Amino acid sequence: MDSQAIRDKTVLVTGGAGFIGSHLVEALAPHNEVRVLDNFSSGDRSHLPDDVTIVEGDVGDPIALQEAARGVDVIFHHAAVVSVSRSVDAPRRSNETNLEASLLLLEQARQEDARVVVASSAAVYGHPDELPISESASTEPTSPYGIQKLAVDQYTRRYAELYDLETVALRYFNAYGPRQQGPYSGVISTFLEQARADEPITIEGDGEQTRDFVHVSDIVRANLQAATTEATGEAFNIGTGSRTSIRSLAETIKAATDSSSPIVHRDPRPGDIRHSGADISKANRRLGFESRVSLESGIQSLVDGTRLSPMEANAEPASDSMREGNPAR
Ligand code: UD2
Repeated sequence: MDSQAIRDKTVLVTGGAGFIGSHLVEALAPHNEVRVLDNFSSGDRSHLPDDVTIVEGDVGDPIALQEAARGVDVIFHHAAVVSVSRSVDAPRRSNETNLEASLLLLEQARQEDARVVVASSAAVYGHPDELPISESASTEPTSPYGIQKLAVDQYTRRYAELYDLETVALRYFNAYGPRQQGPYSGVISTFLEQARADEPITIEGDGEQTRDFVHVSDIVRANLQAATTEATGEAFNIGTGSRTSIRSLAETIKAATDSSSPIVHRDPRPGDIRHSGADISKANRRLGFESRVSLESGIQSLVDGTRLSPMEANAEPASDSMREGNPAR
C-alpha cells in the first residue's frame, strides 16, 4: 500500500488546527488542495501551512460545513471535544460536537459523495475483556465521550452500507506527539512538562496500569492509508500493538529529560481503565498499517524537538525494552 497515494485531491480536515488534525494537514498540503474547518477553541492557526484554505466555524454549523465541504473528495473528521472529563461534566454539550455535528458531516458527505475518514477512539471499548483488544471486542464505553465516539463509529460504518458512502473509522489508542498540550492532553505531555520543570512526576494509582501509546506520525499515516483503501465501511484499531506501564513511562521520561523530578503517587483516577492495548492485525492486513515509531524514539524526538515524518521508517520495535504484552503482529 502506497500511503502517499492521495494526490491532487480536494480534501477537508475538520479540527485541522488541532493536535492530530494539524499534523495531517501538513502531510496532505504538499500534494492536495486542503481546506480546514476549525473553530479554534483549542486549535492554533500557527500550526497551519500558508497554502490551506481556512473556514472558521463549528462543524455543527451547517453553513460553515457546507462552505468547507463543497466539492471535496475526502473529509478527515477530527473536530471533537476530546476531554473525557468534560464529557462527564457536560454530556449534552460534548454530544452536540462529538455526535450531532458528526451526523451532520456524514449527511454533507453524502451530498458531495465524499469519502469520510472518522477519528474514533479506544474509548469505545471501555474496560476490555481481553488483551490485545481486537475490533470485534465488546464495546461498553465508560464515559459519554466513549458513547459518542461509538455512535459515530457505528454511523460511519452503517453509512457505507445504507448509502454506499466510502467511510473508514480509525480507533486511536493513546495518541502523543508534538503540539499535544493543555489540561486534557494526556499523560506523556503532562509528565514531560513536569520533568522539564523539575517538578514531581505524578503517577495516578500504582502506575502498573498500561497503555498503547501511538505517535501522531503513525496516526497520520493511517489516515493517508484510509483515504485510499478499498476496505471501506470498516473500523480499524490504530496503535502499536504493545503496552507500556505508566511507571515505566515516568522513568523513561525522567531519564530522557535528565530531570531531578521525584516520581510520586497520588490517588488513582476514578473509573480508570487498567490495561489498554490494540490488536492492530486488521489494520495491518487491510490498510497496510504498521507503527514505525517506538515509544523511546517518539519521546526522544519530543525531548530534542525533532520532527518525525509520517513517511520515514523509524522502526526499531523489536528492541524496545519498555514494551510488554503481546505485539499483535
Ligand atoms: C485516553 C484518551 C481519551 C480516550 C481514552 C480511551 C488521551 C489524553 N485521552 O485516555 O481521549 O480516547 O484514552 O480509553 O489520550 N496518568 C497519571 N498521571 C497524570 C496523568 C495521567 O498517572 O498526570 C495516568 C492516568 O491515570 C491513566 C494513564 O495515565 O491511567 C493515561 O491517562 P491519559 O489521560 O493520558 O489517557 P487515558 O488512557 O485515560
